[in-house]
Amino acid sequence: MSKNIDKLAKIVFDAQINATAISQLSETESFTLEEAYRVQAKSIDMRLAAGEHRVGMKMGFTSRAKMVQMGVDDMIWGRLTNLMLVEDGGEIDISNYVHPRVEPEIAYLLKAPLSGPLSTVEAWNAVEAIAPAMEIIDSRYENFKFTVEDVVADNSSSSGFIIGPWCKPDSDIANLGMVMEFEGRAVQIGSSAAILGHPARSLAAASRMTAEDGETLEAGWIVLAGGATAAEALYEGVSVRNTVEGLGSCSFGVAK
Ligand code: 0L1
Ligand code: MG
Repeated sequence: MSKNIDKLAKIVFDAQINATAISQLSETESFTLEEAYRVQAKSIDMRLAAGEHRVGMKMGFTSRAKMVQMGVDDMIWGRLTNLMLVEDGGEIDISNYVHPRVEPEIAYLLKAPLSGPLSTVEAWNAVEAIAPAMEIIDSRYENFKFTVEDVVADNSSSSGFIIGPWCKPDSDIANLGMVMEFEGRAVQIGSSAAILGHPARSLAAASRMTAEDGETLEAGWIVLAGGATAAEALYEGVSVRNTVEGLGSCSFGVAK
């Protein structure tokens, strides 16, 4: 299979770098979830070899509704690189994406490494700061259709993220209201409680899941906790803002 891992990783890498839609890998290859993570790791290695560097990881399928929809009973995760960071208040060019969507999130900045299964309290003790955030998900698969193995191989659809002002982690984030606006109009309203009942659980899960893959979450890394609502499709000219109760907001626009 190692030859196929390399081949599949190159397909995914090319699709990500060139923003081109591809057929589902699972239509022509049979591969396990574990192999899908190897494809993801290899494709990100190709990006690092091309000059990007790792800045963190994202958690996905952190809401029960999304897990049920996909028929899975665990979360998925992906890798964040510096080129995926969109400046708060900045602008993206939609031609750099296939069919991007955006979802409101909360981000963690780590002050200590995390590795292996942990309690939420242990995970929380490694948090330097928290911020309102958004993730741009852009499945490289045609029509946003995939199996769980496909999506994991494709870096769990992650393609961009926006981080708002960092805040001290000294308040309870269990149930914070979150409002994502397009053009100043609310398009998604939710609560941080939708992220596994408490977003700190997502950080503990991030530590467990990355350790299963031989990774440590490093001090200085960003961890995206997962979407609090459904994602919204982006389009040319739209301005987007996510406001999280008590944390402030972050925003970006799509160029016309
Ligand atoms: O929650 C997530 O970030 C899952 C992303 C993968 C599924 C999708 O592209 O909708
Ligand atoms: Mg997400």
